[in-house]
Amino acid sequence: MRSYLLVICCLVGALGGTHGQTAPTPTKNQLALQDMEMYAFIHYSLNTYTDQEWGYGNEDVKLFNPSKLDCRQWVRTCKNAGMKGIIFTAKHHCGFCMWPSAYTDYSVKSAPWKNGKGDVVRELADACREYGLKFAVYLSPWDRNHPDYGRPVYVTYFRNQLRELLTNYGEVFEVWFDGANGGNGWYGGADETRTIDRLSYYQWGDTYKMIRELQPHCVIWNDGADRRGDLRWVGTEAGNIGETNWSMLNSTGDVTWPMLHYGVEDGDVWCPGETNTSIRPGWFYHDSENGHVKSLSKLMETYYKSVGRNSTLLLNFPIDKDGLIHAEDSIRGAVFYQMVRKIFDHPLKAKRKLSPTVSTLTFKRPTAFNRLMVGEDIRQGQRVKKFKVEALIGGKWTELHDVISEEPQRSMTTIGRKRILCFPTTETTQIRLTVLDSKATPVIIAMNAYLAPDIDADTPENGEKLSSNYNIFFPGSGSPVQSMYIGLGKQMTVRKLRFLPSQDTKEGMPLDYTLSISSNDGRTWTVLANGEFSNIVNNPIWQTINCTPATGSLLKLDCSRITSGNRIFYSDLEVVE
Ligand code: FUL
Repeated sequence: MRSYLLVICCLVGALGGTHGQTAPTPTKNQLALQDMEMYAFIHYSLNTYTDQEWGYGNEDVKLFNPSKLDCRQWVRTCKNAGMKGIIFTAKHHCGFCMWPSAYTDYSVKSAPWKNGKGDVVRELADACREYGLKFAVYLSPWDRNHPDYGRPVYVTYFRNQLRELLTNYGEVFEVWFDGANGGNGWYGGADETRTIDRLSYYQWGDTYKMIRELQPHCVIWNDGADRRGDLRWVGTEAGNIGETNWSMLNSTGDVTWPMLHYGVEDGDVWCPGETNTSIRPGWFYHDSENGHVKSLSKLMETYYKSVGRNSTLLLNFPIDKDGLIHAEDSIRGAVFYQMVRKIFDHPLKAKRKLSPTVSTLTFKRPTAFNRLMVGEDIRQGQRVKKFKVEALIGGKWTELHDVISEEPQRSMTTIGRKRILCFPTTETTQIRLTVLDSKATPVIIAMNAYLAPDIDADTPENGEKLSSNYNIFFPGSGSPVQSMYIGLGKQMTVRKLRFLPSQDTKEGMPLDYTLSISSNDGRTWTVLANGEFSNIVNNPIWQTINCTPATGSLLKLDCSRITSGNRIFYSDLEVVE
């Protein structure tokens, strides 16, 4: 027996493996999800009618009365954009339920839409079935409307709602539990701040058990839980995952930024990254973002930096005030998928030789290519740690470099289920992939070359003015309120302040604001607006503060909560007259 074991150990060793027999591999559900590659998010709630990203929980249900709501249009749009399923915000942080939950009146049943007889979740689930897309739900654990949020009894309410969603609408492929948790809110009129311990409050263990029983094919996405779900957040909402991207995490301990973004090479559970981003700057619809739908080249870049880096892509389409996906978004989505198909449905013809360490593609005559797709058999785990790609040009092997790499030291490290490399257009007779390092014998099962057309570089967003002509001054103070003075240089009638948070650091991000104006150099002040900068940390996009027009020459932005440090950081500002 002992010598038999020894032989096995030697064999594993000879194959280069440090990867014992317990190497994590995907479950059937995870594999099915990873094979979907792209699926859509749909954000729709009262926020759509209040021009907010996060509702406070006291928004009037009467606002929900779309004139043209058509879930079949949403599904057709997503399908045309190459999405294989849809995850719907059944309840966002404001607590408003898009289905007639038996456990609250803060739902479509109290809204004028269809005289309170409507159910958006039902209409969407039915439409998905009709068009052959999978259906899934986002249910926000944080509920800024519910009077009991923060108390144990709320967790029962949350589970009751989840049970409704998992039993009444057919098969659900994923449940999405947002990591934003606790904070200020309406809470049934208490109008206060409530904090919870994100690791213990929701008792996820019991909730997971219920999900597994009710929906055995469903995967769990959970950011901020005491136990691992089936998928992980990638640490940013900008639409990219690390070039080094392991599909593993540690089953215990905290999951910090590098683990989210790059995975954990020696992690003991399979937990692949899901890259979530919106086709517009915000997650919800805002008229002001109509000129800012992502360009084709930006969407292609997002595809390469998610699907092309061993991740799935969860692309958000907001619903507009009429209850439809806006034409700009639906056209852009379709054009994007046409481009994906134009490139990847047509691999260049070549003779393929796949081997664990050196795989080649050989062309009969010199052939131009600029994309290379390679893949490992992840059913056996993820193994490749480092590789290089060379092309035979004029009889000489030349190493190629990924032109969209942001971190050269991480470029050409992991492969995983699918890796797409973007090279300059290169004419060659042979392409060679060499695995330089791996956790165990690599199992390369795909290697294809493609020729993508040139796409125009990103055009600057319509009308965006990216330079500031104001005198900015930070007084610095010992108080918790951090202020920023904006000298306008002349008397102006201010209607809006637009604020672009720092694009380089999460330090000094303002979480709330009071905007005031002075016409006499700061001797007297008039408050113009106050509120919160919702979701600014994860999605640091332009923030707009609307105010009743007022005239002055100096603005003051007071922030009582900033992420860290003792100064507000920003990348740009614009005062709109
Ligand atoms: C975030 C939320 O706070 C946003 O509003 C949005 O739903 C996004 C997908 O997740 O954490």
